[in-house]
Amino acid sequence: SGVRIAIVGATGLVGQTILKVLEDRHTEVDQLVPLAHSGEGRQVRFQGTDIAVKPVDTMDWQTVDVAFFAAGNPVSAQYAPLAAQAGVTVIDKSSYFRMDPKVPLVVPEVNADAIQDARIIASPNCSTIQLVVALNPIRQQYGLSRVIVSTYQAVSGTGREAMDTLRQETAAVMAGHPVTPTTYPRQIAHNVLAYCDQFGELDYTGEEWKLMRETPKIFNQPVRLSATAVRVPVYVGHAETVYVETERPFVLDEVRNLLREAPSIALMDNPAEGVVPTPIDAENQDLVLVGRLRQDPHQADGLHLYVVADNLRKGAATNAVQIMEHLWHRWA
Ligand code: 11C
Repeated sequence: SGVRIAIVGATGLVGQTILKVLEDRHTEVDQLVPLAHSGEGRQVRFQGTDIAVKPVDTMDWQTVDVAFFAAGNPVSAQYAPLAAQAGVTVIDKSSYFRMDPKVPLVVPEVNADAIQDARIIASPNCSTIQLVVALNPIRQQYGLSRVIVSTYQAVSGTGREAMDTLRQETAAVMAGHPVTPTTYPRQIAHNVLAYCDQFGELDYTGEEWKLMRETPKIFNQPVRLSATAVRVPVYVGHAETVYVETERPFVLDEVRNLLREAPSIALMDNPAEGVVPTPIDAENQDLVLVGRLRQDPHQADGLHLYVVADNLRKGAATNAVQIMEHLWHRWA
């Protein structure tokens, strides 16, 4: 028989993507309970059936095995512990529990073993997930002595409202009308913003700290990583330029082979043929696309790469569903 699932935040961008990923992966689902902070009158469609969305505060947690939380930090903080106490395995997409030492932070390709018998499992930030999937084979083979990453993040990372903002601002620009910023502090259409989040400690943004703090937790080792996170006028798909200094020498073709064989990676690295990953290539895919592999001309142990993934799928929904699949195999 199949799994009984609740999705908190089922009408949101990530919740909707979880439904799509479950359908695409033909997950055997016995029961699906869509939940929202206020569920009044809304429905979601799953495997051809419309299902009414219920308010999360009315949920009888005993009726499901797994709950995905994708409704933001306050909802996770309030309801995830209740679900866990009722015996539900919570897979949390919010950032609320990520750095809690008792809560594993999991990207199944890297550290599925960290799950052990945890009742609340955190799924990392979207830009962290694609980064660690690409870095892990390099880390295992050569070690990481330094990592510098710059991101080019799509507006869907902010939510549905930001996608509407990009559409509206683009229409305004094309019509020659002035743009009044709404979602972001500045116009995002036809522009690039060198921050994805609020500024914090040392003038790094929250998004940058997520990359810098989550990566060592997932790898279970210190990583000398610095990040710059940039918002670009793309709807779906985060891109990252990554510079790695390895502890042991590498040969570029060997790195290519490693990445080719690594789980969840598609190597798209053929500049001569114009093969370079783009967010459009990544959209609706569960793979992390890697290209632009180069050895640094000044630093023999310096490796450059470009990493692109669908931030709503591998960056959010797919990673969460893979965590569930991992547990399901264990339970079966
Ligand atoms: C963005 N990474 O693109 C963010 C969105 O901690 O899960 C996801 C925030 C998070 O703006």
